[in-house]
Amino acid sequence: MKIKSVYACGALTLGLAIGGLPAQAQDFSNFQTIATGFSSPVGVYQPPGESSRLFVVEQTGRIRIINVGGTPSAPTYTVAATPFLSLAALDAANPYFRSTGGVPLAIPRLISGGEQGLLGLAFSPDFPASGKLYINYTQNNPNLSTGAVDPNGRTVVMEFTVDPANPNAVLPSSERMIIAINQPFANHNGGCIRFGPDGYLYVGMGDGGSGNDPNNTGLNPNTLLGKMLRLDVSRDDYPADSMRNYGIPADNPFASGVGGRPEIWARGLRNPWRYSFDKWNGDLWIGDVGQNFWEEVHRVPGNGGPGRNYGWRVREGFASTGLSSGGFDISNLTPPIYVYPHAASQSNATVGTWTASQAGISIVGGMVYRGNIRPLRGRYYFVDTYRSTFWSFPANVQPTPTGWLGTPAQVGLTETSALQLTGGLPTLSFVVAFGEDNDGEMYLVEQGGGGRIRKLVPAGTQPALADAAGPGQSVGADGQYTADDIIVYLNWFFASDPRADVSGPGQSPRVDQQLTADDIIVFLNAFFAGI
Ligand SMILES: [Ca+2]
Ligand SMILES: [Ca+2]
Ligand SMILES: [Ca+2]
Repeated sequence: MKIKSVYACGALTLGLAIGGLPAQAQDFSNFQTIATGFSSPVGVYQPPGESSRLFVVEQTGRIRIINVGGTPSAPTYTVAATPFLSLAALDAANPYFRSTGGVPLAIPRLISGGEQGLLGLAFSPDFPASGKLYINYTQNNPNLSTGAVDPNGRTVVMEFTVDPANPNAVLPSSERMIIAINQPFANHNGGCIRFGPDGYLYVGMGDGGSGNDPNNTGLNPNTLLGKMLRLDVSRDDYPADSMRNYGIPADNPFASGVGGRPEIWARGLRNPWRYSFDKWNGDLWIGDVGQNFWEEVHRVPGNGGPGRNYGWRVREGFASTGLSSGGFDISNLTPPIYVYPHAASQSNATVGTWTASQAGISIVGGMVYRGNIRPLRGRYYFVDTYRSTFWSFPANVQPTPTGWLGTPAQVGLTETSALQLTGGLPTLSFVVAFGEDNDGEMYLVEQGGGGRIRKLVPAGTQPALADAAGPGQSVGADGQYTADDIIVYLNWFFASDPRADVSGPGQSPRVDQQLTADDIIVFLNAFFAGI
């Protein structure tokens, strides 16, 4: 499907001043535990157009519903007893078979554990009308020719439709294969699926696994491993092929099938475990898990087009790995926009110096916060699973000509203070994913802590809405309401600066990623009320 972009305003193209947070740090937010008890959760999602349900994906094969009740200022969270989707229940309702010596044998669909399992969920952009959703899981490979068990399985993306008689359950018989990709090893399965603002499904595929990409899949345009795929799930360009049930967007780089697989949108990725689209401008932010030295962040401009080659396995971060390209094209590699090392000793002149506490092991690609806690908006937040470091930098920083953003200090990278948390950052326990609801609010998914979902909530005193500037239209609030504030606000508005988004439709207090007359009215009302 091709969905018209919802973004009313263009992306910012001019870099704003790069810098850290205000010197006088205040507390604006806190993490609230909203639910626990999930079995190895790997994601939390909200369908388009909804505010009263969240969906938690459990790696072990279920999707469970958190019902959001109460009031907007005092919400309550209740986990529904019955799963929305259970792959084990599907096995019972709609058995899955492997052929053993020609004799069909019912077996579980799912292989789970380690980096395998039910890994991703994406609701169709037209979910309120169509009831369609997509999941990514590691499926037992039927291996019909030999009957042998394949412990590596295959990655599948499956479509389901909500039960017309029950909005809190899928229809078991609706399961429909979109794509299946055999896995040569058990690790590096990617697992994230997301609809972009273009309406296409982005499927992140790891390099197939083991270490150092032994099959050299990342650079190979003829395999779907080590890639970002981009599929049109609203049609089937392969009616004679039951294993390929999708269309190819016309602007995929190999859409014609010449030079590479037409499903490919970008290549040279190692394991893009988690990625997200910026609600404001459609930029795609990818966290690509490194091998032994560097964790990578990629920012793909919303209007930047496809075809990038991120260089794995010949590059890890900015470093040359010394591994062979195998003759595949590495003439035009796109470097990451940010990296962090596995050890402080990897600091070098290119990327700056790092402390031991800044070293990591495995990046969780995060999100650009666009929610209602205004001091935190417009920054990209990400985590290292094993180190529990929580980092952010301004999402609109502009890279140097080499593509590099700068040292941690230059880029305005902050760690635990990034959220200006009341009481500081709580102890994180194996964070594996971020979640984002329709308000742009942030969630954390932790496999520790009993399988926990946390939400970032406002805390402390929020800054005055209409105190946009100080004297002479200087940056920062000054506790005064003067013409400077109005001028600065209107400049933001007409420059399509996201800071001007202070309201939603009907002058709702919830921001909506669009700049309309409602925003100006809400700002002016706040100005004259002195708030
Ligand atoms: Ca087909
Ligand atoms: Ca002011
Ligand atoms: Ca708005």
